[in-house]
Amino acid sequence: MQRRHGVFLVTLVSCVALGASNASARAHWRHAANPAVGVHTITYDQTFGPRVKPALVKFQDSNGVKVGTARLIEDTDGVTIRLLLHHLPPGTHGIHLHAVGSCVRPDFASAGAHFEMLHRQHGRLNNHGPHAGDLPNLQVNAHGRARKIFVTKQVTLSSGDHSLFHPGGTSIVIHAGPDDEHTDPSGNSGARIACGVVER
Ligand SMILES: [Cu+2]
Repeated sequence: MQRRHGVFLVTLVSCVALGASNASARAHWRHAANPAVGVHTITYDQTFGPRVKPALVKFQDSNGVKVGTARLIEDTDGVTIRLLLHHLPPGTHGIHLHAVGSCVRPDFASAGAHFEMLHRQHGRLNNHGPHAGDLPNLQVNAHGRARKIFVTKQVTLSSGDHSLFHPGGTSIVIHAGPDDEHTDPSGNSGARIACGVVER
């Protein structure tokens, strides 16, 4: 009997501790692998604790054609960027968070340089990098579609220097070519072919 009480107590303490950690987390996620499509499905559970408000990016190409969206959400793992894109050239494309929340066609120069507050250089393979806004390359399939999830701890949707909602805002830019992940300042990834402002 004594032993049973002990087990019960341990279980109770574990549950209380788990509840407390969930309540203190900014958000709670359920990750479910879906091997059929090779991506993770992520479900946001709004019943848990205070959270950072999600963000949305609506992409357009240089002709003004809508080419998809990114949904950004933040939890203790960082900022998750879920991309659903279409009508893009097949192949490998550099994609980055840029420092200005402006996407003026056709060249999207208004989006500015890569988002970076610590004066680091571009690229995960660069000893002096990476930029806060650097992301892995994006693969667009033969049908011009891409479905991809990136998680980054380099930025936040809340306040502070690395906030994507700093004065002037930020954007996500897709480039014509692959990012070599080491050449400063933009990985030789070529022209900017699509852009969307990070918004709420
Ligand atoms: Cu870029």
